Amino acid sequence: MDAELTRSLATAADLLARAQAVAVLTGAGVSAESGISTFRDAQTGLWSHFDPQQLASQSGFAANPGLVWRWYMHRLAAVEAATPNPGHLALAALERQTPHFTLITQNVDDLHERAGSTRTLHLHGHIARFFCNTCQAPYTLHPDDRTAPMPPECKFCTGYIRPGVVWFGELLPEREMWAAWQAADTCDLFLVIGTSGVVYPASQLPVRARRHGAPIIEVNPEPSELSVMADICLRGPSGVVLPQLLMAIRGR
Ligand code: BV8
Ligand code: ZN
Repeated sequence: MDAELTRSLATAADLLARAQAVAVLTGAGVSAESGISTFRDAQTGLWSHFDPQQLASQSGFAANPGLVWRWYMHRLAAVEAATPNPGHLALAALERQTPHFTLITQNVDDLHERAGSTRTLHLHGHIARFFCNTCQAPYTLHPDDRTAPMPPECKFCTGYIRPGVVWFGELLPEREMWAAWQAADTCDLFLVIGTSGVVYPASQLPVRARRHGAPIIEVNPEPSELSVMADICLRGPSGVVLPQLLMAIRGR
């Protein structure tokens, strides 16, 4: 491991070992090593010529409900086939050893929960939940829905069923937002892991933490929109860096 990363890990481990209240924001990068492609990576294969921001929107769903439905069924299958990676597991271990620990995720997969994280705030919803786009009635996915060319129709109205995720242009869930803002405003350390920091308002959370003086640690192999405000940048994949961070804390 390069000397710079070793030094940064030791400093980050010091901050984490002393922190009483840690807030974490994760993005698609934390699931990349579980084989789930990130939102901004070129979409793989048959989806490569579609813009995810268009597909993940009311206008995209209205324009082509079948295409959007098949995109989500494709992504849902990838999530169900994936397993948590060492980065997810390290975050669950960190939660167990930190007095106050809030994990805020932009991801719609359940890999944090499957890794053992217990208090995860999903700002952008859950890909494995479904409801009617017109009357909001909850819906349980049926096996044949997974290969259907069109979304199922609601049995209470004529609406289409959609995934329980927050689309672009939609408001974030109030309870999760409030709890996330609260965690950012009261933490004494903020971690930003695997996110490009492009999507609003999630990207404002580290800004709020910084505003009251909480140090910010970024874990990302690449620079992001949030790197400029990070006190420590751990440039590596979260599945490698987070277990190293955990070992550095234990080795202190
Ligand atoms: C809202 C669910 C208000 C769906 C998602 C102009 C300027 C600013 C803002 C806007 C604007 N125009 C519109 C907006 C608002 C818009 C927005 O932010 N747009 C962006 C694109 C500019 N936001 C909204 O619409 C939000 N709602 O603002 O409502 C409102 C007000 C009035 C009336 C109505 C509404 C709603 C946003 C939620 C959108 N839904 N997901 C689905 O998943 O299908 S967002 C989607 O992008 C995913 O959740 C994803 O997580 C998220 C963010 O991307 P990242 O997670 O960061 O992933 P990304 O691919 O970008 O980056 C991956 C990173 O990982 C990279 O940095 C990479 O280097 C790193 N990485 C790679 N491998 C690894 C790694 N890191 C660590 N380890 C590795 N191994
Ligand atoms: Zn309905």
